[in-house]
Amino acid sequence: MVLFVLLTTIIMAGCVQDSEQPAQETDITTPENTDEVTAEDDEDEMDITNNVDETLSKDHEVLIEDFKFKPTKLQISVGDTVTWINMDSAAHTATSNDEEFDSGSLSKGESFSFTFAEVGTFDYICTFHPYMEGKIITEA
Ligand SMILES: [Cu+2]
Repeated sequence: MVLFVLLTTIIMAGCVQDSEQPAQETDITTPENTDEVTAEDDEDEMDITNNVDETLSKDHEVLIEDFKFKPTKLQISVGDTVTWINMDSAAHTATSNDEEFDSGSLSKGESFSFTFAEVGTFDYICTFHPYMEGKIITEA
């Protein structure tokens, strides 16, 4: 009698394990859906990087500090923008020798931006302190 109960419980347990397996097989069909989702994500990432490449122009900063332009010499690409920021208590300017650009008087904390549209070498000074010299070099 005890043996019969043990046998029936083992058989029933076997039946339960068998009946669970079809449930696991139904899960295998779901990867089709996840493939579609990842494919859409890849397309979105490519669109974003293409947009960034088309609008690639850089901004550069030149600090006017301790009566010096930092960096004194700056190499950039045509289309890039340079912003001079006066960190000194004294007023300064960033004025190109060929009158390409002129910031006018910059008080402490004031800034001046200029976008370089031509290839060339642009030497500039501070008109208040002509010994302050800087150079912007633009390349295509
Ligand atoms: Cu100055």
